[in-house]
Amino acid sequence: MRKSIVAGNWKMHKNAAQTEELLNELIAKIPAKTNAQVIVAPTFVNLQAAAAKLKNTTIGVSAQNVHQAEGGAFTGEISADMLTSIGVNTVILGHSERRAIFHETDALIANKVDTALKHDMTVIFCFGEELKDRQSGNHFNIVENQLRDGVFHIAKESWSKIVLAYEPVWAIGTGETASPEQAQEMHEFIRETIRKAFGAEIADEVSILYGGSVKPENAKEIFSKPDVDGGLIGGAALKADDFLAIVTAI
Ligand code: G2H
Repeated sequence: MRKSIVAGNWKMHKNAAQTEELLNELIAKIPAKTNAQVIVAPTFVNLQAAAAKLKNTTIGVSAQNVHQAEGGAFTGEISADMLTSIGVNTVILGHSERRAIFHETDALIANKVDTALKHDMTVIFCFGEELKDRQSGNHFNIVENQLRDGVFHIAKESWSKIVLAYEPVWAIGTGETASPEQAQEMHEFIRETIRKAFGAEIADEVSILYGGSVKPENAKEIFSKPDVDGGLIGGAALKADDFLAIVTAI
């Protein structure tokens, strides 16, 4: 049975005190047992404190990015070794904001995926089409290409370390959400694409999250779809009550 996951991508929000406050609230309010594995991804500067605070809880911690190199003269960057050395073993890669604003290409993201896997990290691999692709009916092609270029080169054994996050760019932070039917249609396509390339076992086991303006009001319906295994949550992950309402919608 594949895992259900709800991950909060905090993006560039919350200073140290606010991070501590939100984590305290999540720890205090999270039910003892949840159907989904819960992960939060605070900013780099707050990761070490977050990892320490969450150590003996059911909440996991993720980075929002990692550099592809092992180390060296890369001013401002963070390595996989640095992350794992503070107990952070999950990383979000390929987010559309990294692709669009920071010009991360499919090749670079594939490189980062390799580095993360080499360090035994779990990768939450994000991808999704832009509005123009959907309007032109090219969305399935775009998604298939992003998958092929980003993760299809990895070994079969590495798939247990991959979580997929389909995030249509037109639904990110816009308040616009893909309908549950649109999400299911694409998730089914993604699983089928993986089945063709890697076989039924991997396709059935990989968790495919939906991301893009998931809120307490729409989470239940989206999560009820058979190929939607949870969500990657941005804005609604910044308030404990909203995030936990989404967590418990699974
Ligand atoms: C998509 C999502 C989290 P939001 O980026 O990755 O953000 O829920 O704010 O659309």
